[in-house]
Amino acid sequence: MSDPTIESILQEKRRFSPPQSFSDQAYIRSEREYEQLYSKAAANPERFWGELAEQELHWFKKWDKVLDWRPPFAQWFVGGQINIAYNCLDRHLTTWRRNKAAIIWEGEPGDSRVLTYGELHREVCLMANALKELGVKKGDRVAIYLPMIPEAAIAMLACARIGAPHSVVFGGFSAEALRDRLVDAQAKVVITADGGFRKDKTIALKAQVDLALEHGAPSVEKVLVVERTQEEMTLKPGRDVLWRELKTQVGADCPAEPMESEDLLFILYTSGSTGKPKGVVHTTGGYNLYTHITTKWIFDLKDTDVYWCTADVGWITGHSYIVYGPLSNGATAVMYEGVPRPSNPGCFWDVIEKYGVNIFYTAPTAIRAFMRQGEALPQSRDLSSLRLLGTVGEPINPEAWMWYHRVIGQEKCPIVDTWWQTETGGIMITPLPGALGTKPGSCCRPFPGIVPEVVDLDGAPVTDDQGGYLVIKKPWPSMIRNVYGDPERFRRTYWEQIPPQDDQYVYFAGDGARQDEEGYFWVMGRVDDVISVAGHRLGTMEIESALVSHPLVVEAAVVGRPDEITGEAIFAFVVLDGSQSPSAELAQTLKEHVVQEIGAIARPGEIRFTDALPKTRSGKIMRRLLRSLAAGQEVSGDTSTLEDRTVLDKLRGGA
Ligand code: 7RM
Repeated sequence: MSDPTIESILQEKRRFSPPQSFSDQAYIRSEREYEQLYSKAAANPERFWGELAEQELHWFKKWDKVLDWRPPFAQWFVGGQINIAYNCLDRHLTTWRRNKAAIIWEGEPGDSRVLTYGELHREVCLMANALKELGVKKGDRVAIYLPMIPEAAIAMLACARIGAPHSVVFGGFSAEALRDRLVDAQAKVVITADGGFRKDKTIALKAQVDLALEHGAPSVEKVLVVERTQEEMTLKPGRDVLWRELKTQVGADCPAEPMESEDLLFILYTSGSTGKPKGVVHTTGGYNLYTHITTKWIFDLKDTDVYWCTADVGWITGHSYIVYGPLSNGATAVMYEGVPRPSNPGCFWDVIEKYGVNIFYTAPTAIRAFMRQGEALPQSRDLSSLRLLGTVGEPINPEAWMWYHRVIGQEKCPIVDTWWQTETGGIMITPLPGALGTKPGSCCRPFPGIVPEVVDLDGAPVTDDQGGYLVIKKPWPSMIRNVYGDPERFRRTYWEQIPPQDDQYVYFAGDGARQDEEGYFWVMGRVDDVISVAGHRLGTMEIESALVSHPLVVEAAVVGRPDEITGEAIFAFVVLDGSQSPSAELAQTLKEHVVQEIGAIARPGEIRFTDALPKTRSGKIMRRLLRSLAAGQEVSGDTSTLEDRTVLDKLRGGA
């Protein structure tokens, strides 16, 4: 990846310093403080993490050893005993936070609920006792297949409380995807709901569970059903139990189980590029510490803040930054059941106004969708409570960053562009908002204790500003411990594609990146999203970014299409802003625009206009599907993660 074209990516020179008033009140107030922390962690990582673990968390028993690293297997806080639900709930109950709002929940139809720490604790204890009643013991896996209702967080915490690892399966997954995950984890109980609200309709969940179990998931003994939509469902006697009923039959006293630091906390499935989904394994102590401290420092989270992360709990972002990180800090977190939809395109701004949200964390795909709707909507709402913005999930193109900064942040909110993965458990590369200046499109610098590097295929570091592969060189507390039931796949996928350097194993993230002369990282996307045109390697992201920098373009996805002459040709799917309709002239203009921005080598061979792009529920463009479409092939393989199936039909029809 040393072709000159790739170095042209994002020649973004703008830089934004944190407002002084923000820095003055922040946990980490200056670049100097950041550098001191970073050096301290680098000089003695075990001491750094050990001190934080002692200061920030409650332990039933202190660890004997901070880190036991037998590459690629790590153990953190070995011998320590801890319970993450205790850290998220019980320890706040002896303070004034007992009556503080823990979760402010807004339902899609407009209903709402507020749970204080005291109330949340009670609900969690009830559900924990209900699980015990259903035969769940420490170590048994519980699947959670729920919509975005407080019971999703309650169920996770209830499992954690009794030491039953959870596997949250996103509510949009089909029966078949659910069954695969139940089988892989050998789940004993499923917690689900009758249905959930999504885009003004209800989707049946219990019926999907029934189907999944019919098709065979013999490990499942009981199904606990939460009522949300009141839609019809059938309950199988002896197997299915209503939460509303069981809740009245159990007590509210349930002490948190002391867990070994390395006990399994949860499995979260993430789709691999091929084959069946991987069960990413996270354990207790290190995950608790890392999500706690990153939430605190990166979101600069204070007791007075109202914090909102728009992710779904079925995604790692929901685990780490709706549930565990914020609650461990005693924060007030908003949880929203809805998504922006035609009937309510401004719903996010309504929620911010209604609850006075101070910290707002969302995905670039959402920001680009808002850009398309124009500024009038957010400007008609009071967003003045906002003091910090965040993004996650994809590289954010500078245009979207600037729009977010100007229209939503009203030029006063720092933006934290946070790079991380399901496998990393927590945010790895990010601005610390009071300390570091930001550059639109860059996820900035590593969190203290994190040692990323950009290397070539042999594992050798590339020089400043060259593209390469992103690796992490040192273990960190919330790192993936294994692929559930498949240590060989774990080794192969993450630790062997880039060979160890001087016997040091490095974690390979699967992303391409470059680091500029100031040490800022620019993540270019998955390395499998690279196109090779006549031997020149081009990141799809840079071409997309060039397209989106044209005023009429809101979103673009670029893929390679097999080409007899050049190997691959560039095929661009483009979403327009709505002010102009597609035309051959416009396609021509956009091709020229890319040439202007990057060079002739990046000229798209074909542009197809479309209303929408196929995305996963977490907002990632499914390029694999677009590659098939561009090549004129049938779309094959797993489409279970697709957010909106109709998009694919429209694209096939050549919209
Ligand atoms: C949290 C999450 C991980 C992949 C990762 C990247 C991409 C995420 C950013 C980003 C550029 C970012 N977990 N990614 N955040 N790329 N800048 N700030 O998304 O497991 O679902 O996905 O997402 O490619 O490898 S995930």
